[in-house]
Amino acid sequence: MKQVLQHRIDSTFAHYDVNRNGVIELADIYALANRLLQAFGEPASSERGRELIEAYDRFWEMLADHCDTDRDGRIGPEEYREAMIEAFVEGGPIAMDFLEVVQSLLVIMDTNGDGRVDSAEFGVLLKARGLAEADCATAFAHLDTDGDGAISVQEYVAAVRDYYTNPAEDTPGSWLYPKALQRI
Ligand SMILES: [Ca+2]
Ligand SMILES: [Ca+2]
Ligand SMILES: [Ca+2]
Repeated sequence: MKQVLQHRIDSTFAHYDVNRNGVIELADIYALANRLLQAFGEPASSERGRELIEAYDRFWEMLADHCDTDRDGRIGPEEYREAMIEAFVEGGPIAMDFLEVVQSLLVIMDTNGDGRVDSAEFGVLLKARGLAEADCATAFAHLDTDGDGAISVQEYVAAVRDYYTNPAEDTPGSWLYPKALQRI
């Protein structure tokens, strides 16, 4: 069981290390932001584009705060692993800055501005992460645990914790990232 979850931590590390140089840096986080902007068809200079970049800036600050223990601006796999185990596996309260980052991401995902992130809106993020179009509806159904047709901050955060702590198949967390990524 431990092996599976360590493997998931390493998988998300690989996902965040976009330029594959073995460390997560601000450049990687901007690359992820750009990927999402492209998925939205949104220029970085638009209001939503700027909000997205700002959210990813905060995401980087949060990652650096929690993971970059030697403060060299680079997060190595061991720093990342230790921080993820501390944050999600060993329990304890979820950090406020993480909740804020998820909240701002969901606000940006809510493209029609009705205060809810529905299946089509959330699918943009999942597709940008590499989920097949055909899997997005299934993923959404697993992540929307209260079945109200929208992903809430609580549902998203619970899924992240589930991803790192629950090795069972077809749990909400197992649908956060492409299955193929989890098998690398
Ligand atoms: Ca990198
Ligand atoms: Ca919406
Ligand atoms: Ca829901």
